[in-house]
Amino acid sequence: MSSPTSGTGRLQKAPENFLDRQGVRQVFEEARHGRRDFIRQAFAGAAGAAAAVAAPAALAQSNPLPVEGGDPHILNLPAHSTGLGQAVATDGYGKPSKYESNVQRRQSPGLTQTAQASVSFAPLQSLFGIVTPSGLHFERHHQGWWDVDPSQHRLMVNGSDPSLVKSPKVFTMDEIMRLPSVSRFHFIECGANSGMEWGNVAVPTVQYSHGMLSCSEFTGVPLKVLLDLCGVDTKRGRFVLAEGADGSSMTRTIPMEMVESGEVFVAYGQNGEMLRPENGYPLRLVVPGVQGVSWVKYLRRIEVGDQPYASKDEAIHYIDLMPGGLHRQYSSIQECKSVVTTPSGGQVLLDKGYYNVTGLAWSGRGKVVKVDVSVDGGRNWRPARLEGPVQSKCLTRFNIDWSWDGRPAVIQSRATDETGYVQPSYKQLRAVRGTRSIYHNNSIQSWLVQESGEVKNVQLS
Ligand SMILES: Nc1nc2c(c(=O)[nH]1)N[C@H]1C(S)=C(S)[C@@H](COP(=O)(O)O)O[C@H]1N2
Ligand SMILES: [Mo]
Repeated sequence: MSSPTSGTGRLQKAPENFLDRQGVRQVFEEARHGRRDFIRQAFAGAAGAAAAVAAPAALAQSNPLPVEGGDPHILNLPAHSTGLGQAVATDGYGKPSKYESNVQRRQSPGLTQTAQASVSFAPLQSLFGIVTPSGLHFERHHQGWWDVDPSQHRLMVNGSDPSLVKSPKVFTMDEIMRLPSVSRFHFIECGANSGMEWGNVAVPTVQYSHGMLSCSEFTGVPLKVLLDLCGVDTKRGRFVLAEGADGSSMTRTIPMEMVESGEVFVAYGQNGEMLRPENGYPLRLVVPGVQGVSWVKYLRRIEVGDQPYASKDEAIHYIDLMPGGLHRQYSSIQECKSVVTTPSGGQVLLDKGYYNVTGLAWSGRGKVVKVDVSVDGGRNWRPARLEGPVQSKCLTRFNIDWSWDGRPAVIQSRATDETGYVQPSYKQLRAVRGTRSIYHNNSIQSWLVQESGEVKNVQLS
């Protein structure tokens, strides 16, 4: 562990690819035969191997030792300091540096049978601040994505019973975009985020354990404005059904209180430009604090009704299996949660000394008020610095100083929201929810920093 720069603390990035082409093919093959355990083993094996072989090379590359006679990179002028750079508008729409090409949203090998009904995970370990670059936003499609022509797209507002909506309307995108708009930062988290970890550790990195999470500035029109234009009877119409235009026929019930609060809006904007096709272009529903499935993409219809709809995506899917064998339904709020993104699984600490421990915290019930960080598996906690502005139902970035003494350490974060709710440990969560659920796992995450510096996903009993 010792080197001339001992005490500075250096980090090797997590390998983004755990399996080569052949490995991925094998995992898919095994999954087809229902062998899920194999995926876990392949992940674990590949992560270990990648760390072992990559360490020395990365050390030399990312942090060169001082060269005798001085560092050539500062002494000799490179071509870019002496020559002419590239012209403006070489690229009409700019791209990230070619040196960042490893930062990608990725599929978990073998998780799903078809790539159209699947998920890609955002690379949380590589992101700063709270905004997810639109091209790295996680994706969850039930039947593939489309690039829908906005001139052909329509949104209809009607009632389950004609008496509930005085003047049902069909809106064009132009009509919607003329209306008074709001712009707000919100997180979206799939209810199944961290779902693979309910029983035990399943995936090696934070990309796969927490990457069904993204945060954007969304722009659009409060749904309340549209309902008012249609003359909705909100005394009797206490629910709306949101429906998407893709083949999956996504439908979700939204309680009218949420719409009346002004928080729910139909969005066309994402991070200053139009929504990306993968995220529902040209129109999606934004339901702050609620699990991703209710954020219906390619939104084409809002129906006002007098009772919850119990559609397939709320009666069969997105329900929580409780220890007694009963299913819990309509548990749609994403409770307070946090995760350390550095150091996190798959990364390697190359030296003792200073590290900036950083991560994300969020709550579907409002603002995060506190994040505590432990480096000894939960015996002692210190409050982290929350980076402002702290916004409601939005990601909050936290940072805290840490000096690693080279001994094994278990790093955890625990968030508290403005309702006073404290993020639970696995022990606390399982005492209430059991181990056989898929959705709404908001447990404290543990990362074990081993003596070798390799960081591993672990669960403390
Ligand atoms: N029309 C439509 N809307 C949809 C879905 C879908 O498959 N079709 N998936 C839902 C689910 S389960 C989630 S988690 C979010 C994901 O949004 P994203 O792909 O923009 O990340 O969209 C929701 N809205
Ligand atoms: Mo989801």
